[in-house]
Amino acid sequence: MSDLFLGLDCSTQSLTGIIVDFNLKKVVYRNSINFDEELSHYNTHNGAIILDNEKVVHSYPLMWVEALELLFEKMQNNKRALFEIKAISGSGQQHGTVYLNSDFIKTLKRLDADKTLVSQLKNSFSRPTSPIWMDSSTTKQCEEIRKKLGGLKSTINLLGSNTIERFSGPQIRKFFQQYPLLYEKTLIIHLVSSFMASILLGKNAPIDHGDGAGMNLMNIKTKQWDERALEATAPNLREKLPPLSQPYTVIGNISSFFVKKFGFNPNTNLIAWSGDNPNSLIGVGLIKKGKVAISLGTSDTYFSYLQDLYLDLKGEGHVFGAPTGDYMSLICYKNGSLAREKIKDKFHLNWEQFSQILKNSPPGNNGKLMLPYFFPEIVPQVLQPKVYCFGFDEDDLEGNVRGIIEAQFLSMRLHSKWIGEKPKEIYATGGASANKDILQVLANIFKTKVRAFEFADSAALGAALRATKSYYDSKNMIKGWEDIINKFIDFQRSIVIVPNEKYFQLYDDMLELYKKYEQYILNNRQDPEIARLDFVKNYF
Ligand code: XUL
Repeated sequence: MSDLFLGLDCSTQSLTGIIVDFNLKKVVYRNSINFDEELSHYNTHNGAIILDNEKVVHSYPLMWVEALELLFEKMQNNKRALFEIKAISGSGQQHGTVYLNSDFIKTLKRLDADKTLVSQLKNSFSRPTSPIWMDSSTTKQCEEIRKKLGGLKSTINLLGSNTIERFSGPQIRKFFQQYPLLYEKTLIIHLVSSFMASILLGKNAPIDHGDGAGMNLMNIKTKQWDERALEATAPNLREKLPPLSQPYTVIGNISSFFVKKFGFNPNTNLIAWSGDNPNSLIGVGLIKKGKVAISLGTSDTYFSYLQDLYLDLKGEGHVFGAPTGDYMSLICYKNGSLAREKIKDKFHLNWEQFSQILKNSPPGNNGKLMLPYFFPEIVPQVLQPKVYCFGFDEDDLEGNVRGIIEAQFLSMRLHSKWIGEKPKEIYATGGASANKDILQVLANIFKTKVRAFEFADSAALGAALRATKSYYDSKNMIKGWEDIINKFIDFQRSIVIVPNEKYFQLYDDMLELYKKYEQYILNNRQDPEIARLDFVKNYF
């Protein structure tokens, strides 16, 4: 009998499941349900729907439930493997909130294995859609809550982040203000992660400290719900929230519905779920200081492990709980893979052609520079999307392809300065981390070695490894993080991209230029065109 562990990842565009075998030290199964393609009746676009205007971005929690059932149906081909799974954990896109009525728990308790989850759960929602992390429609609520908490600095000190449009608290406040009666009918508000865990558990699952910190409701020091934040957000909110828990808590066993329907072992443990970024921290093996990870997915994120609490008092960055029980820092960009895709599609390229253009164009892009706000941006905050091209026009192929990649990494280098330490090595993960030409630009801009792993599903892998660790810990068969990470994260077979020193000075200068352009556009500072022409004269 093998020791198998399942990691699930309910992300923006798909639900992925992977099984790791602790004895064989490898991933033995992977499958993924793409929402747009396989559940096309929900009519999502990249897993999301736009309501009212482009700032209001939601998704369907029922779609995630349907995806879970579909994934398990596919996994059922291997009934023995499902029975041998010892523990399950999961990962959810962060911040998204799910609003449930009094039917939810009643239904979960008496789920009938002869019927589908969707048919039984469809009346459990007090709000059929969930605002997700791409929503940026709550500026008013952010201001109101921040003001009640005493302004920017005291908010950050209390919650680990400024009040942020996509975070759960401002979203809950907006729902309460727009639909007070529906808010009143809401019995429980889950995050994507705790909602999916509840379905598997058959009762309300807790929210872990990793994902809880992305709500603007959890005190970052005590890791408890913060009374002041709850009160500033909406009435009676405390009673509508599940409890908070350590990320490594064993929260119970899988519910009998999944045992009967799919052949899971009734003793399968469930471990608290967490957000995709905390899971990815483990999925790339970041349990010590000094290295950072960059995830190039629907969102691009830059994150690192923190031994001690360290805050960004300017308010662009966040601090979340890490799966180890410590902290992690994070900055998040909305213009990640969807922005790269906009350029690829605009010029009718495939990824290979995109890479070729990147490879054949000069670092520094002949002084062509882009501010790529295809969608409202989080860092820096840009609520009205617009793409700015300096030194080239919008039909310039090379200008656009290199322009977007250089802009994304220059912005990351600029806005990650608050984390302090200059990274000694960057671990790259997420879909675009398979592209070596993109990683070369990253290495050159950060002047740092970049390591990409063969297995880019770091959130699902992190969830499986968290399940592994918590299972053995709970049985007093303690396995340290190092032991688990060294077994599953193949540093030997990872790809290492070495930065090219020849471009260090060029990118230092380009960073200054990029900063000036941000200030010009966002803060009405002086047009830096003369500095740009000097840059061109110097390098091209
Ligand atoms: C992090 C964030 C995104 C989502 C995407 O703060 O908003 O990375 O977690 O899945």
